[in-house]
Amino acid sequence: MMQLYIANKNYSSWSMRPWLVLRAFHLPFQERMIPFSEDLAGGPFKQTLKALHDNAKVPVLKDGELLIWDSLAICEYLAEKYPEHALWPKDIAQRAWARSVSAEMHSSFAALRSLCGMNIQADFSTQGKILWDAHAELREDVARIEYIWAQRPQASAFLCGEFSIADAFFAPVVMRFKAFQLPVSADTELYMQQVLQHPAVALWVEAAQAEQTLARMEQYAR
Ligand SMILES: N[C@@H](CCC(=O)N[C@@H](CS)C(=O)NCC(=O)O)C(=O)O
Repeated sequence: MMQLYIANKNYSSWSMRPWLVLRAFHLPFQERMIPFSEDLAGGPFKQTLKALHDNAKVPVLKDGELLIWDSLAICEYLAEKYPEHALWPKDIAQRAWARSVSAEMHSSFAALRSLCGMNIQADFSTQGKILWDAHAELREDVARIEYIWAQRPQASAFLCGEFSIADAFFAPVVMRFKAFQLPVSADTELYMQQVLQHPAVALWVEAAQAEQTLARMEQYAR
């Protein structure tokens, strides 16, 4: 059976994406949780991951002898392995759009990523207001994401109608918007609710809420 190596559900936005795809489409896999160490470079997290693969980051998918070590590559692999499921939309134009926005998410939004790290348990609303006022580049990232989400076919739909890899890629962003209470439109709120109510997302969030926090990752809580 496939094995997905992930880190803490409260923090690991990259791990969340392929995990959601596997759960949402009921694909058979075993979860291998390797919690982050307080000492990231020298602790057991890096040692375990280095023994698995020289990239030494999560997520990693192990399928027999095959290792795939990047969240987008893992999702592409799953889409190829299970063509009977619409991991990407079936329509070629929708699929091209879904791939474009997922790749954009994968490679962009540096301000949002660096200022508003994923922390599902946290209420960083006070910090969110300060960051919002101080960082035009954060406001630009959020505006671009809101524009992308507003392209979905209906207000009550996922990005391409049904849940797909594109929604899994933006699910960690929903968590960031929520924890930092960033001021978004009513339409964005609707999409966020849609994502939060997805059974796979709800399962991830429930597990994240039960995890112990790491001092190293709680810079805004201090
Ligand atoms: N581009 C990679 C990024 C992987 C990544 O940065 N993972 C983080 C966890 S969320 C990690 O393993 N960090 C440990 C480190 O940087 O040493 C992907 O999409 O999988």
